[in-house]
Amino acid sequence: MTKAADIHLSYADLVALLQKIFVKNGVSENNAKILAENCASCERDGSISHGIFRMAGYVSSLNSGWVDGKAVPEVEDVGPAFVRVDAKGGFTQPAMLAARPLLIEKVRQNGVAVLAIRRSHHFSALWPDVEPFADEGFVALSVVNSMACVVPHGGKTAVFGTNPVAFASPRAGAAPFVFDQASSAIAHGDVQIAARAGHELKPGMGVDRDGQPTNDPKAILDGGALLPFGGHKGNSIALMVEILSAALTGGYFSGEFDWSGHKGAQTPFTGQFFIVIDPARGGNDVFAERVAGICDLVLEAGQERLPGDRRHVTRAKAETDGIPLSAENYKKLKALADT
Ligand code: NDP
Ligand code: PYC
Repeated sequence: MTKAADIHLSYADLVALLQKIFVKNGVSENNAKILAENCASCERDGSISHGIFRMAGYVSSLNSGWVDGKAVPEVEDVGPAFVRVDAKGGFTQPAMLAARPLLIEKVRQNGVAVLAIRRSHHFSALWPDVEPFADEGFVALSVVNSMACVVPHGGKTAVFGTNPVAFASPRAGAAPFVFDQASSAIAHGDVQIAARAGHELKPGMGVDRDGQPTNDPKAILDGGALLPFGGHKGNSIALMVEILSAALTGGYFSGEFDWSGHKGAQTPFTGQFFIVIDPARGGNDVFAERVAGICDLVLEAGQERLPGDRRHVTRAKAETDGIPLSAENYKKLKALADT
């Protein structure tokens, strides 16, 4: 049973609290606002594995000197439909926002454009990166690689990150259709949450340090590894994410960066890739209606809900009641902000 929340904060108050923590720990005001809004949005929508749960990890990484919270990304215009960004060892979200105006200009000009971010840290959910494009009428897909903790299908050594893929599309009469999913059987954040809570995982999520299947999250975290979702099929998606996020952008593969000299480092130093499309170029002026139509068909066929529905229900409740926090978590955030 979920414990009732002790405290409810408005989105603005949570952003202000998180921004203060980021600034205290060496992040520039501009980057701190972006990261705080991102993290508060995750908490508001119930993306718990990437909400305030991550704040201690952000702080730890910043204090280890592994990530540069003050990095100023360098945006390069490298082709009619290609934007590249060197995040300079900072977080990807400010890099993406710095490149966004040029990217949108190119999408409007060409119907499609890509964004390749390198030398960047991503420690959050991916849906906040794509959903705003769909809110503006574009179709967007993004991938990011992380830290090697997933063994290839049938393999023994972790090569892939948990490598999520997020997709967003406008939908007539409703919020954009958005899905955001790891290519591992479970996100690393959820393994950490299960380990803390003392819960077992479902079978098929990971292996222990000897490569034996285990449902024990602690055994996975202690030298074990995760599995790709769906066997060889999820494996290929994880591999594609490495290719797009690292090989194509000039970033590191998930197993390539060395953070051993930065005790406490937790944020993966990799790359991120986006494709953004103007659906009007499809010559179909009822695109958003068609998307709504296929979504309706799926529900009529018996699927209980669509991806994103849970987030929107949680968001609506948070907008009415405030974002629920336990007293313990609120105290931890206050301590990070005040010390
Ligand atoms: P989930 O398996 O919880 O959800 C994946 C997607 O499926 C979501 O869009 C979700 O929608 C949808 N969904 C879940 N259950 C159902 C259902 N019963 N019917 C229809 N749709 C459903 O996500 P993951 O555990 O794979 O990933 C969790 C988060 O971790 C993601 O936000 C991801 O970006 C993040 N992550 C980040 C990484 C990084 O490197 N930064 C690495 C790996 C993961 P809904 O949200 O509405 O439930
Ligand atoms: O939950 O797998 C995860 C993850 C990796 C990096 C950030 N989140």
